Amino acid sequence: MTLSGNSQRPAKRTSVVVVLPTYNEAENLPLLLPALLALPVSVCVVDDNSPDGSGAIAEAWREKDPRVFVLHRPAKLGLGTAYQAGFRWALEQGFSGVITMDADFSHHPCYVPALLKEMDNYDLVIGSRYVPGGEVRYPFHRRLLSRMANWIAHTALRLQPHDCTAGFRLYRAEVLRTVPIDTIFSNGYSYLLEMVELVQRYGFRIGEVPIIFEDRVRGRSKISFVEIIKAAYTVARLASRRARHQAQARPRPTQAEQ
Ligand SMILES: Nc1nc2c(ncn2[C@@H]2O[C@H](COP(=O)(O)OP(=O)(O)OP(=O)(O)O)[C@@H](O)[C@H]2O)c(=O)[nH]1
Ligand SMILES: [Mg+2]
Repeated sequence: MTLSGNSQRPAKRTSVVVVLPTYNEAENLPLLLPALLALPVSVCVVDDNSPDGSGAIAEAWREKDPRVFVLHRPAKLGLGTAYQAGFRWALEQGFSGVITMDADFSHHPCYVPALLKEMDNYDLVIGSRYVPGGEVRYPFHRRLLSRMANWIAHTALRLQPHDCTAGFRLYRAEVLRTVPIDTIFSNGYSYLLEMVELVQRYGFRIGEVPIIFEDRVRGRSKISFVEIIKAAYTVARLASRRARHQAQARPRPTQAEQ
């Protein structure tokens, strides 16, 4: 992985950085970057050698704006490891908060101020489709899938947030320093579920702000059937780990009780 952007610069321009994973987002980046840079945040694009030249577009922005950074990875390595690389980098740079969002305007930058506003109240703030005021503008089958994933997260994993699969989030740096992010096994969309499970297990405060989630207008979706199967597997694996922890925590019967 190569890094562009921080060698000759002061490490910290703002206290919060947006980690923006990109794979073939050349149509969106030229619109999204200026929208984000109008806000009090830095941006770290994590590009996986996108064939459409997204990495070069990010580079051009980096050259003209000191709040833009770019991590270049050699090939498509998945959304989860892109977050992971961005988190590690942001912690090294001393940012106090990290926002993650998709680069296709499904997560609109207009909600970033609402996330920032809650940073003093919560350790993880989720841009949520499923709290009052939130909404999903997705085709029916995708809405159903997302609702099912959240239903399973609530019933099998006992996760508390209304929207456990949203990728629009603000993490306080302390969360990323404390929870063992390097142990997260899943990649892609399953990563988001596993992260919520860890943050909740470590007792951090989780808050949600409503967002309206729009389907992508430009560029192509990368979610595949394989990702959906992997997410189902992650839920099963986390549920079995939860059951094991609960069994271990249960007090053993005394001899008198036996
Ligand atoms: N660096 C990197 N970014 C990725 C990878 N896969 C997806 N992304 C980015 O992650 C974000 C979410 O991907 P999308 O294709 O929009 O997936 P999605 O939002 O679930 O699917 P749609 O709703 O159909 O758009 C986008 O910014 C993608 O460019 C990857 O392997 N590496
Ligand atoms: Mg998307």
